[in-house]
Amino acid sequence: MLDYNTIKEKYSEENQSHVFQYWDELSSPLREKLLLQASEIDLNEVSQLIDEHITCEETHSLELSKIKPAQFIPRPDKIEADKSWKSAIEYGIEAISAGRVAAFTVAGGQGTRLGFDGPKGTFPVGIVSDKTLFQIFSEKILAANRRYNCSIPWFIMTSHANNNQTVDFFEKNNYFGLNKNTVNFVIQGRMPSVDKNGKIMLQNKSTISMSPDGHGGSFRALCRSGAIKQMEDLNCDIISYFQVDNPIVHCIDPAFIGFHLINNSDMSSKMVKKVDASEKVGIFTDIDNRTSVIEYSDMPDALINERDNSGELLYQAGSIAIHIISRDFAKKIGHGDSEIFRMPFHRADKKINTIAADGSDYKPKQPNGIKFEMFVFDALPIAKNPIVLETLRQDEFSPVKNAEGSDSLKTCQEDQLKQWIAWLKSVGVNFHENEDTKIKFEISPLFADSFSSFKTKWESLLNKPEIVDGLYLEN
Ligand code: UD2
Repeated sequence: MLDYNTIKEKYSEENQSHVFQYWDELSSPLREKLLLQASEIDLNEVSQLIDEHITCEETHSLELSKIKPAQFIPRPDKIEADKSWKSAIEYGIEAISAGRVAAFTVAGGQGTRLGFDGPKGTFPVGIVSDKTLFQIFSEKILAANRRYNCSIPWFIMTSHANNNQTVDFFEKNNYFGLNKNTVNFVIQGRMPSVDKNGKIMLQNKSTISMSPDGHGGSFRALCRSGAIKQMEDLNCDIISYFQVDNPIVHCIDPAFIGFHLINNSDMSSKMVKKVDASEKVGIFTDIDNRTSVIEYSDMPDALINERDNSGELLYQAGSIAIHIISRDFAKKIGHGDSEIFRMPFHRADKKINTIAADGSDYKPKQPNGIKFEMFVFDALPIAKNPIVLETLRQDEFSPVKNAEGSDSLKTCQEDQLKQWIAWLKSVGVNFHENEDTKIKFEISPLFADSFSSFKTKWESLLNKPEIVDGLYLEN
């Protein structure tokens, strides 16, 4: 039972008692709701963030002399001929087959930038089938289950705003062929918004303005929800992390898992070479001998355009938000075991709907408040032996983020097609060059989810299909 007096006293101690200023006007259910929300907030943490990000005048700028480009493991032209990649793949396959790997998708975001009203995972990206991002990931996991004869548990991080819709979507679609018991939803945490004086903001008289705590909140969410315990019970100690917006990701990649294990790493990451200096991805750097990602918007101008003697960007390793994380490392961060494992929060100044002093609704035209969120890559500097592995953009990175232009549905579908055309050409299928872009066809992950699986499958077909417009290679 939540006790108003105890909670109110805590808020008074932290100079936040205004949160209850409309208490007398509220009905019993609304009071309950407000108390529940108020009790969810870690006031000590909020006070600390206000001190660090608002009260403290000092700005922490990055010391340029301490920043270097991060080292990464380059991808050889022919993986099959490379000893270290071959042995990584063997290690990875062994771990997957032994049931040690769990898949983890961060899907707390909405499709706002896309102009899509709903959880982003329910956005259709299939060229012929119109299948959604969630269906594609489901089929990739199903394909891995079949190939490695295992049952990979999948954890999907949702937010308060989209959890119910996400669960309903999977229910309605029978979990896209996955065993329902292996699909788990984890609701991420929230943080209150504060105004520029550090006061917690109200959305209305009975509701605190809250927002998701960022994908870096996934460590806490995995602990709080019992997901880490579930992984322990299943003897899963490796978490394969990816974002909801990238349908060409390899959800379960033996080479990546193998390199992570061989290097005894706490957290490993994939990179692609940036297309140009302005690409909107984080950049792998080495700060004070610690692997770190600097988000593109924070990268000092003096460094972002630097080139080496051969003219290549010096800071070329773009972060595509694909990681392998060891379960025990995730647990230490999620539990905040000690100050070392405390993830930093980033401040974002936003326009936040709130109420005016007279209690009326107020829609600001300028940023009037601050949201706090954590970024998963901020765990890298505290990770043991972090490795960064190169992958090919055309093989693994084509996110859907914007309604048009770069990283849109159009570019993503073009990239999917290009990948399949490249696979087909490699097995000797002839394409009329100028026809390539006109034909629309689709290869389901259940038919093949990588070039090597495609090659094996294609070669086993007695009657090879003609590649025509509308073809859907399904199983
Ligand atoms: C992210 C990275 C960027 C680059 C790019 C690759 C950050 C800050 N930037 O940019 O460096 O790697 O991806 O595509 O991460 N999410 C949640 N809960 C939250 C916030 C986000 O689950 O509270 C999920 C979201 O659903 C999505 C992912 O995290 O799957 C990335 O979020 P984003 O779209 O805000 O990140 P973006 O595209 O700015």
